[in-house]
Amino acid sequence: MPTRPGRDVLMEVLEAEGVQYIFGNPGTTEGAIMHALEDRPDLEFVLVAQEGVAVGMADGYARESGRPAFVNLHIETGLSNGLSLMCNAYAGGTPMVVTAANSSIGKVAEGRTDLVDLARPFSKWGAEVTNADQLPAVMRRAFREAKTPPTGPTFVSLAQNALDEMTDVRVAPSGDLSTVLTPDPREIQAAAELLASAERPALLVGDRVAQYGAVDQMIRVAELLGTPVYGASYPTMMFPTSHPQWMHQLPPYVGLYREAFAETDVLLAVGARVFHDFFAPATGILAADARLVHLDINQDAIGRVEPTDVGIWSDVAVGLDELYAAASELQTPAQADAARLRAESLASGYPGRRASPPAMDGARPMPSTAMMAALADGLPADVIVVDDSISCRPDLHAAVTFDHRRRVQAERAGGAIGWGMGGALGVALAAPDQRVVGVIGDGSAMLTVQALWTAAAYQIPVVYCICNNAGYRVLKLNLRRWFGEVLHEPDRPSQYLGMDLNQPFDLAAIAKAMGVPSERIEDPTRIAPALTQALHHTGPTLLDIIIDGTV
Ligand SMILES: Cc1ncc(C[n+]2csc(CCOP(=O)(O)OP(=O)(O)O)c2C)c(N)n1
Ligand SMILES: [Mg+2]
Repeated sequence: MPTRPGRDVLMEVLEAEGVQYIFGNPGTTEGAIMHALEDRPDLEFVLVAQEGVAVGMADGYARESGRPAFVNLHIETGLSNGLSLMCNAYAGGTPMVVTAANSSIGKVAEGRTDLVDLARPFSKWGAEVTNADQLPAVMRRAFREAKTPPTGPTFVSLAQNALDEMTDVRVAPSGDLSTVLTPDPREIQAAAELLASAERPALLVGDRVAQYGAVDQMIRVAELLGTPVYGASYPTMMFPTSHPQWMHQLPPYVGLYREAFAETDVLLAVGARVFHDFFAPATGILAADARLVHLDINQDAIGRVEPTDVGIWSDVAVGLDELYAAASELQTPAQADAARLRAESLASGYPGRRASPPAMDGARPMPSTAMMAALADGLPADVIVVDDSISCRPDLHAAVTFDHRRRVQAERAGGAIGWGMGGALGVALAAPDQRVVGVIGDGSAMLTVQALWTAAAYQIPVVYCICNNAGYRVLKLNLRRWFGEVLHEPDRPSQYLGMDLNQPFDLAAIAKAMGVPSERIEDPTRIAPALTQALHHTGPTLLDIIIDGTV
C-alpha cells in the first residue's frame, strides 16, 4: 500500500465499511478529518448544531437501515453532549460507531481526558488509536463489535498524532459475519411441550423480533398457539397492531404486567426485556405455578430479572421456526382446537379493544385523543411514523395501527428524551423513498430542537407533528403512580413543580427561525389537510399542535 496519512486511512476504512453519512460536529482536533473528507465525494458529512442530534440521527439511521451508523464528535466536550442519547442506543442495542479525535498522545504532562473511559458506560467496546498503523484493525473491530449481537454502540478515540502520521498499513472491511445462532434442540423441545399443553398461554414480544427479521415467524407462532400478544413497549413494528390477537403494549409498571398476565400459565417472551418497572425490581409478576419461556439472541436478556424456566439462546427467526415446527408436531387435535378457540375469542373482542375515535368536540386545547384521530385521517398507509410522543403514545396507538406497510420507529429503552427530532431525520435518510412523520412531545422536541436547522440545511423531508401540551405531562402521570404504588396515597395533592411550562414552547416560531415552514394548529379539523399538504412538500415541515396537558 502507498504511504499516506492516518486521516486518509480513516477515510478508506469508512469507504470499506460502506458508510454513507457521517453525523457530527467538528472541533479543532477533528480538523484533519474534515480536511480529508474534502476528497471523498461518497462520504457525506451531516452537520448538526448539537451533538444529541447527531446521535439521534445515527440511531434512527442504523435502526431503519439495519447497518451500523457512524458518528464523529469533538473530543471530551462534544462527546459529553452525545452521551445522553448514547445511553438509549446502548440500552436499545443500536449498532453505531462513535468516534472523537483526542489530543496528541505526546501531551502527557499537560494531561488529556481518557475518552474511552468517558464513553465506557454507554459503549459495548472501546479503544484509543494511538498510532496510524492501528487504525484499520481498531476500526474494523469497532464495526464488528457494533453489529454482532448483542449489537450496540462502540467508541473509538483517535489521537491527533495518529491522524497525521504516515503509514502503509492495509485496510480491509469488517465483513458480514453470520450471527445466525441455532437453538439447542432440547430447549426447543422443552419449550414446545410447555406451550403446546398450556391452557392460558400469552406472548410478550420485543423489538429484537423486528431487528432480526422475525415478524412473520412471530405471527405464525402466535396463531398456532392462539395467544394474546403484548408488546414490551413498541419501539418498532415487531407485531402488527392490526392483528386480531394484538392486545397492547405494556408501559413499565409492574401493576400493568400483573394485570395482563394474572391468568397466564405459560408466558413466551421473544426478543424482549422481561420485565421493567420505574420504582422497584420488576419480578414476581407471574403466578407462582406459571412458567416462563424466553427466546432471545441477546443472551444477557434471558433470566436477567425474572426467573426463567426455559431459556433459548438463538437467532430469533431460526428459533421461532424451530419452535413452530416442534409445537405444531406436539399439539394434540384437542390442543389445536383449544388454540383456535382462543384465537377466535381474541378476534371477536379485537375491535372493542381499540378505542373508538372521539367526537371532534369543541374543547380547546383539543384532547390528545382528538389530535391522534385527526392525524390518523391524514396518514397515508405506507408512511413511517417516528414515535416520540411520550405520554400521548396510548392515544396514538388507539388511533393508528402499524403493520408491514405503515411502520413505526419509537424511542427505545435508555430513558433519555430528545431522541425523536434527530431520530426522524436519520430514519428519513435511511428510507429516502418513504415519507416520515415524527410525532414528538414538546419537551422532547425542545431538548434537541437544533435538529430543525439540520432538517432545513439538508432539506430532509420529515413532517414533525408536535404534541404541544405545554408541559412534561408524563412526569405528572408517573408522580401519580408513585403516590399510589409506593406511598399508597393515590389522591395526594401536588403542585407538579418543574413539570408545567408556564411559558409554552412556541415551536412553530422556532421552526420558522430555523428555516422550516410551520403552522400552529389549534383546531383538529386543520390537522389532516395540513399533514397532506406537508407530505407533498419536498423539504421539512413542522405542525405545532396545541393539545390539552391536564392529568
Ligand atoms: C435527557 C433527559 N432529561 C430529562 C428527562 C426527564 N424527563 C422524562 S420525560 C420528560 C418530559 C417529556 O415531556 P414531553 O416530551 O413534552 O412529553 P409529555 O410528557 O408532555 O407527553 C422529562 C423532562 C429525561 N428522561 N431525559
Ligand atoms: Mg409535553
